[in-house]
Amino acid sequence: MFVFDRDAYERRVTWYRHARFGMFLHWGLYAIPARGEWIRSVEQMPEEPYRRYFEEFNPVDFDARRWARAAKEAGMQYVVLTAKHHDGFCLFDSQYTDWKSTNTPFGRDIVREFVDAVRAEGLRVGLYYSLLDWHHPDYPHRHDANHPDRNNESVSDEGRDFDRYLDYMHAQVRELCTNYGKIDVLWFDFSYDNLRGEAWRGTELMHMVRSLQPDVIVDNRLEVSGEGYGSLAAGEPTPYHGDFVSPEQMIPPNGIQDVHGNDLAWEACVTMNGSWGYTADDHAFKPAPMLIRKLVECVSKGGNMLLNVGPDARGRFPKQSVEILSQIGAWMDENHDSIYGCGRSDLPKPEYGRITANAETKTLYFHVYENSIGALPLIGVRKEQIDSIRYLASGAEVPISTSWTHSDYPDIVFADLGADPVLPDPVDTVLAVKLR
Ligand code: H79
Repeated sequence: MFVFDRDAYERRVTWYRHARFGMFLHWGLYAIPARGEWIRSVEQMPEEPYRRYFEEFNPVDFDARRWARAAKEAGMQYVVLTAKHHDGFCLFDSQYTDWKSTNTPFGRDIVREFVDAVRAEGLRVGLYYSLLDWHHPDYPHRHDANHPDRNNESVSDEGRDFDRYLDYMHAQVRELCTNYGKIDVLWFDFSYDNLRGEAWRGTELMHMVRSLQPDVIVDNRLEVSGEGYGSLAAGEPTPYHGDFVSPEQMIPPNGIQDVHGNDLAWEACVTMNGSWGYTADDHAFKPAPMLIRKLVECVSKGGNMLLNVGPDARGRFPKQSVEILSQIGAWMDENHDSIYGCGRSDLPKPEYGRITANAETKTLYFHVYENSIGALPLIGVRKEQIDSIRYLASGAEVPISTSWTHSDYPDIVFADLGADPVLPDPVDTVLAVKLR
């Protein structure tokens, strides 16, 4: 019988909750056609024309250390790389397939270089592994809405042995958990229809994962797709419940709690433009200020943000991504204390921004997006609780307003922001309110 060990769970996710900000990397053969990682499915592209990208794959500018440095400089604390995406192509030297980077002209074990580089920067290592596999001959497709061959009458499911696929999938996860040192995050993607939980032989899989990587944390997608909170939230954890909930391209309105009201670890994965894999004509990048505020939103709701980059076919980050990362990094340089180790506060969300809280240092961080009246109501904080108020970026003292000891609001403390309607940082000016 499976017994959920809450203490072990809390211990496993401690670093992860503290880290709050990570980088997602979607990279593979699909960077060459540059129309996204779902290209085989969306364009109903058979294996044979796709194989051309395998024969051509040679990202001469790939430099894992450069990627890791970019993540570090943006203030990210962990990096998750697609070791295998839905196309089945492996960025690692698996002994169970020929469909891998070491067999392309490039000839290198990308996962190996990745884990070494990420660790060298002092960051945590995550590996994404697709449960779907459009390459494996035993992965079902005829009746699978996601499969590129779904409408191809010339290809049948006859002779396909799903259990053989599962042997393969388990063996590859074993390789990832054995050959690359300590793995901090395993990111499975994803369950749908009947393919969930025990259909993946989830209990056996997680038993193996935990025996090889006792401290690794795992997403909840052995049970769900990007939608759905899973069995841990439902209060009936299965052996494959996962350690964090993984909402995709959305930030949950109220964070994520289980049925008993306990906060769960969660992570919103978010693209910079509209695509995961490099997409040449997708120029719809979210501005860096918007992404900074999304990160703050996640933390204010007790969650993480995993921000995606899709490197191109030469192995370089898109220019726009580099620019966005450096702008986020500049903000994080000054304001990371309001992110790392922080989570939700008990205070209501203020109209002018958001609040993150560090329970250990008893500090509230008011993220201020606008200065409408020159004085900031610190609603919910009593004057006698306040030890100090400082601009986080400069350390400068923020006085308590005397002109706003307003008789209409006797219980509200107002911080004096001065008359300038433009705050020191128009993206997000952070006030650190240290409590006694
Ligand atoms: O790896 C990334 C995606 O490839 C994968 N999960 C993230 C982390 C994923 N995205 N969406 N889905 C899985 C669910 C399927 C969405 C689909 Fe579609 C809608 C498949 C076909 C229609 C999105 C839109 C992908 C192609 C078109």
